[in-house]
Amino acid sequence: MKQLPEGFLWGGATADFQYEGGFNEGGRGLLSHDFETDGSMENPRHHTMEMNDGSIIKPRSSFFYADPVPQEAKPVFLDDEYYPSHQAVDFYHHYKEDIALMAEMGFKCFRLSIAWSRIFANGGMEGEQPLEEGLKFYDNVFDECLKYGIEPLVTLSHYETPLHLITEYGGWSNPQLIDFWLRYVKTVFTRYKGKVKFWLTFNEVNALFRMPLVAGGVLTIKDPKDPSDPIGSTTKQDQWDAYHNILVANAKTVQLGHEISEDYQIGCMMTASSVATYPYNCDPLNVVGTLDAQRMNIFFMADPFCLGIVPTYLKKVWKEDQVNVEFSDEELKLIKENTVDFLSFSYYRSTTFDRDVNLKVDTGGLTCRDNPYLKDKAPQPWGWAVDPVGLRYTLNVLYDRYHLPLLIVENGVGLDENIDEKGEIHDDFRVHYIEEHLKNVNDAIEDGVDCRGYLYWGPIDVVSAGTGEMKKRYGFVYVDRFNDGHGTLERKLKDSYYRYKEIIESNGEVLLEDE
Ligand code: BGP
Repeated sequence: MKQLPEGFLWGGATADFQYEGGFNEGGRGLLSHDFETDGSMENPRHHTMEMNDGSIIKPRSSFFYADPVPQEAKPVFLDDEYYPSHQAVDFYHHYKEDIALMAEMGFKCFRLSIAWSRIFANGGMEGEQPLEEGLKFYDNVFDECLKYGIEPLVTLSHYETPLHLITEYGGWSNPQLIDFWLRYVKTVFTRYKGKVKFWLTFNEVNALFRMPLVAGGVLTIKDPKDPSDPIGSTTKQDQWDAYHNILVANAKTVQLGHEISEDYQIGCMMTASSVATYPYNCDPLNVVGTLDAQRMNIFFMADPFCLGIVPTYLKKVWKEDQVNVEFSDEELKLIKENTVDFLSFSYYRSTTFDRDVNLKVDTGGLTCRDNPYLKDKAPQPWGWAVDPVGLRYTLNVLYDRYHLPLLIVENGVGLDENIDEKGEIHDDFRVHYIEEHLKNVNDAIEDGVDCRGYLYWGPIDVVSAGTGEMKKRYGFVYVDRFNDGHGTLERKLKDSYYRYKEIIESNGEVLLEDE
């Protein structure tokens, strides 16, 4: 009987600012997301800020758009706005219940992120003491996972940087962040030795240029030097400085992790939907444009992390961007010698590249022209293209290129769901989505790819990162919580919960029996 390989890591993945809540508990410091309101496809999320004269501005956030922000603007909370990260779906107080639900489904692995500012409120300034309450919270979470034999997989930074480091230091464009970061990383690497084995450095860090604040904590709070720049509030030099510093920080993290424990497996995390960017047609310029889109959306970052090399084509890009980026010999050696142990990635959808149409982007990845060969589309208003074969293709491309173990740490579909009159939630589309994607994971493994696991995104409903909505539900478990923050937070099982449990219990056999 066909099954996935023995020891395959089945599970799910979350991120603190979308799931955890407890934003003002245990001394936790503020994160950039804490000032980000809810939103929707039509009304993008925005930050709330105050000017020196007391007037309020509401710049749109940096997922789909980013408005330039004047230097004097300071983040401020407004009573008439809703900030989803503050309570999210309250994993902070529901972790025992949620982990029990995951265990009941048969999870072997649970990916979560540590909120950096829950450990160091200001990010890890010299002399700053770690917050014991924050450290204890994650101790409790890891113990709870281990009680059920669930392996925790920890993202050290999921789309977040402590606010203090953004407003006072300019985020990752400042090389001082490397030291603050390493203080934080050393604290958690030391504290959780023996409990956590698998670590990820930065979530979807290759989205740095598309979403500088979110993916790189890069300063947005300054005068835009180039108002015509679509991401407006940061300069190209800031972004490339962040790239430089993040490459060094990543290599130092791998080095430090291996020094602290031989058992540590340190991986990177990429948004890999851009791998499955297909030329719209066989126009050679579309083929070259596709290559360029793949390079500048994933390989420019994944190559240094996985192969230890900074790609040569970047020299031309730096010239065009009129920036100065220089790695010292010592830094290049560090990057070469400290590549990651495995590559993890998110995959949501594919797109096609047509040089006559602008590439757009959101948390699902790039979009350009619709692919006429794809049968399914996730329901509106989000409507992401559904391409399970693209996952097989992505796994093969990444494995051929890096020859590293691969781990899928995000894949899933957000749907607008309601409880019916019988109190049930029938999420047939989600069941279909995961089944098709998992069959393609199996095909890729048969192709020879070393894929170690599949972690579904948002197994318990979480807040959408892109739109800030609760309405975009990913979970196998429904949470009674709505866009404006009302709701009891009660958890309720959807149909997909039972199906994913069956799939895990049979190690994929129930899916593959007809193959
Ligand atoms: C990824 C992020 C996640 C998650 C997911 C789905 O890019 O790593 O944090 O949010 O996208 O996106 P969304 O929440 O916008 O539907």
